[in-house]
Amino acid sequence: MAEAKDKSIDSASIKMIEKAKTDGAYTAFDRAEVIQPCPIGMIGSCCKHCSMGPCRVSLPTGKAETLEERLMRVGVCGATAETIAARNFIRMIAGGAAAHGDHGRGVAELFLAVARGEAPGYEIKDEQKLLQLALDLGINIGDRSNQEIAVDIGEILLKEFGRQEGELLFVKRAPLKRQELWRKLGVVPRGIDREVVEIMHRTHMGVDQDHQNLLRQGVRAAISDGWGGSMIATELQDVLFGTPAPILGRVNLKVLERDKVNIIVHGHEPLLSEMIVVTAQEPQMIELAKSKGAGGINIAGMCCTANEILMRHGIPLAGNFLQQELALVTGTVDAMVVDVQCIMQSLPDIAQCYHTKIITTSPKAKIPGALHIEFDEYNAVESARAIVKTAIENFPHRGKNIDIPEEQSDLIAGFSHETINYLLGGLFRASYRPLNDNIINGRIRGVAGVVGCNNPRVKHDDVHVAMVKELIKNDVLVLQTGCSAMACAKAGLMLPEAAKYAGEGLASVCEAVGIPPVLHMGSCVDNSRILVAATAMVKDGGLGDDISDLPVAGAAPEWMSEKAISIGQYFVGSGVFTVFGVTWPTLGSKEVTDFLFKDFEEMYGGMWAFEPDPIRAAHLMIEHIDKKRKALGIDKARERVLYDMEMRRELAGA
Ligand code: BF8
Ligand code: SF4
Repeated sequence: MAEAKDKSIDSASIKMIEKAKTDGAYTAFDRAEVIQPCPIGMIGSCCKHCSMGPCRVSLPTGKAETLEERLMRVGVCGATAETIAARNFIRMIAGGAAAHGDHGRGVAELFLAVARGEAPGYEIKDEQKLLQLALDLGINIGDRSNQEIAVDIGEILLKEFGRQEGELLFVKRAPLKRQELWRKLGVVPRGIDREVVEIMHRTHMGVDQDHQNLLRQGVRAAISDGWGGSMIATELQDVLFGTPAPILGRVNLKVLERDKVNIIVHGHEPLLSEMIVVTAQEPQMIELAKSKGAGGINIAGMCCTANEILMRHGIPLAGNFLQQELALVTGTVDAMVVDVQCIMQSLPDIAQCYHTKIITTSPKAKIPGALHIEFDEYNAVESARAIVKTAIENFPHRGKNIDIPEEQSDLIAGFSHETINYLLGGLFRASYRPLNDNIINGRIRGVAGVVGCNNPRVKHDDVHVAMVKELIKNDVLVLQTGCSAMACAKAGLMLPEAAKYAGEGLASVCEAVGIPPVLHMGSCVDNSRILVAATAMVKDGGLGDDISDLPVAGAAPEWMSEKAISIGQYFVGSGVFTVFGVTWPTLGSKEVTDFLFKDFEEMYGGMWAFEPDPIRAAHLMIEHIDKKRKALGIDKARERVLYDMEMRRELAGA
């Protein structure tokens, strides 16, 4: 088996991978070594949509074919490699869009309950954003109470999921040119659920068998995620829990504390974790913890739940996706409380080697071997107390086999669209003007969104960090979310001092504004913030009139989830060049891959690319950024800036 040091660049993780082995606990890092990915499924050539199959269609050899070989080129029903790859691809989009959408729906339901006064313990925290949202949705404000306005917002947005006709409301937030393009191409989403259902229908045996038509529906469903499900989640979470503002945080396993009750909140929806944060501060809970011999209660986050409560409360991040099992290996996690998405089924198994209680809380996500304490949003405080109490009562059961790695990094998070707007422009003239100006004058070459998961098929965190360092070195400002953000935070890239890794132009802007060169924008549903930021750049002027004109690019270099594919697709559909690493799921069909990588550029102005090498991938992004700069006629400005620096260096040397 490969050595732990080859599996991650994060020394805390390496230590825990080694400790796990000694403890007899096996993790995704071990399993990925023995489970080789299925070579047919990996390239999207396996169809199991009916029981005449599963059919695996083989790639053409280029040589003369026997009759048998020719017949094996298609499925029993005649479905071609193109159809099968496209169907598999858009089913991934359906899975991802459904996950984000269902999260958004959950938030909308709670929001409405809070507005109606039916969910004690929650309140509307951001009145300004509430009113802004009401204006966007054309809701009458007048002298109505916040509560009344919020009921209208909740009802309108909840209906977006089941909308049957017309256009999704937030589509109107996109640049006008983009909206017109979407209408022309027939990809404006109707309802969020409808587009997902239509994918499931069209990909059923014997329905849509035209790969281009299938992929069009994929784009439509993905747009309903980015500009629908995810955007609704972000907007309403901000109103309910507060819009993030710059905040100092800490990341990595050292945030676990030896003497305190450690509760890790893991998953995605902040509804429960917000309440656990509040409950853990209650005097009676702290007293109870003390009565069990603990010094207090320590909450830490894992995966996107971590990003949510970091952004709003500065709660420390224990780690990203591939650290969920490793956190248990410290032997100090008294409870890991999970809700939905990206939760490994192995957790209860690993917990058996330690004392940790794995607590599932959502009726949608149960795990055999875990303790289920259902979270009732209408009785949130009581639910959260029951969970916190369970963790406290488990503290005395800790074993002796404890080791908390020493590694941790500081970071600054909280870069919502509103924050960037304010930091750049000031409270009274909030705008993206300084960003656009610095792009136009060439100090900032462009902007990249680097997001997404970890994947044990590649060295943990390595691809994210290498890519982001290469981008900032080349004066590309990086926006981040999800597990990618945590990887770079651990590497120290989310502090103003990280400007030392940036090119001179970007560094000078970071120093002037007081921001790091890598900005943490939140969880994966918060990728919708990047869409809003890109639109704000367009609206501020000077950089074209559509997102596809901007010198920007996107990437998910260690992706693994269907959600990542949905996100990538809505970036591409919104006009952004997007490169993925690890593996590419349509390689079984050249036509489908070419369509996504090449034809999409002509159609959407944004296209996919696949490049597992982080440096090469970063340069694909930079080339695209430079191509856009040239089209905008601002490439010369950058040459001047660089020439000036050169001259300065020469002068300094003289
Ligand atoms: O939604 S980045 S591993 S935790 S899927 Fe999951 Fe991927 Fe992490 Fe958040 Ni996003
Ligand atoms: Fe095979 Fe066609 Fe059935 Fe798919 S739908 S399993 S390709 S017969």
